[in-house]
Amino acid sequence: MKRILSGIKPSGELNIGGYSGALSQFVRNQEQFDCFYFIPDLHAITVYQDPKELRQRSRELAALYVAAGIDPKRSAIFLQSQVSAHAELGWLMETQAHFGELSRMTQFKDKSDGKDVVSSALFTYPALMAADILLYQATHVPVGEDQKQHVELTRDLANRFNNRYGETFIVPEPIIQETGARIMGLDDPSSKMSKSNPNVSSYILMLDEPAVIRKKFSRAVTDSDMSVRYDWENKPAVSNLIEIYSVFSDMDIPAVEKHFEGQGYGNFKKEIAEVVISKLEPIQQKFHDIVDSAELDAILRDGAERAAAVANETLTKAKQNMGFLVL
Ligand code: ATP
Ligand code: LTN
Repeated sequence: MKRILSGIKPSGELNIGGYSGALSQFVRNQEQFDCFYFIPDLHAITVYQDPKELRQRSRELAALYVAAGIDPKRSAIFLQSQVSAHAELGWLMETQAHFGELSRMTQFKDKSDGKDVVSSALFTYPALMAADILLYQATHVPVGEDQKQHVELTRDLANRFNNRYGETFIVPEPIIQETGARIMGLDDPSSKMSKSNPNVSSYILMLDEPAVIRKKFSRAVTDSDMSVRYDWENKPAVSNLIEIYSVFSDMDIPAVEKHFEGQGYGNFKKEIAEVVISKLEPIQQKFHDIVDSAELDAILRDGAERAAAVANETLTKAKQNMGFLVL
């Protein structure tokens, strides 16, 4: 059976980059995989989170998972902190990860750059991420481009563990889609669309109102060439907008180019806003219906129960193979 484990941190409001690279894939993959979708709240606290906000964002993200189309009957939806096996296997995996390989992680380098103090958990974070994936014996991990390095490290750690202690974990593969795996900021096509950017016009949030979405796209940078052509090297800003259009319209890139042939950027920007709005509106509506409901608590409780059953089994096997007494 092919199985998926993936998740999105509740460290800020979700933008359309995370939807494109991760959440939309989560929904699509339910057809062919047995899926576990979690909220990595233990990962979020590698940088300080206000407790009230963490609670609220975790809820909101879970509601967005459901609103975007993850079916809780089919896929388990749960909070990482509710399944204690994550923290426990995370520690065991830290003993397998080398200081040198953790030092090479670009996410760590980016997030620690220029900071006076960073938590030690920000550094060891990839060992916990490996534990997340390996606990479920996941065969596949759908992620955006920036997480590829972490999944590769997970593969190395799984192989290392299996070689030392005997076959314990399935070695997972990343799934990175061809289009929309790295959506860039609307203000600067050389940096990833990210909620940590202080310029709010650089990203579109999943919960942005239509008027805000229209305004942000109208301000998006383009170039002086005036043709809607996909060419990352010479036209990165326009290529980024074409990718966004493609993800939200389900049209492939050549079809998008053809659709806008001979047209300037004015109409392109207007249409892209409408395509994004029409995908987000029903998601936003469903989100508001369930975010404060008891149904959402029930979904998360049920998801955690289903997840723990699988995770605890793997944890016991790993502990046994490492030489812990299992009584
Ligand atoms: P931050 O933006 O604060 O650095 P993040 O967005 O990378 O955080 P998550 O919110 O946990 O962290 O990302 C969840 C998933 O969304 C990951 O698989 C990540 O690769 C993907 N993702 C995030 N941003 C983008 C983007 N701009 N384009 C495509 N995929 C993205
Ligand atoms: N590291 C990821 C979030 C994350 C994750 C995972 C993704 C934590 N554990 C397991 C896939 C599988 C991020 O920063 N976006």
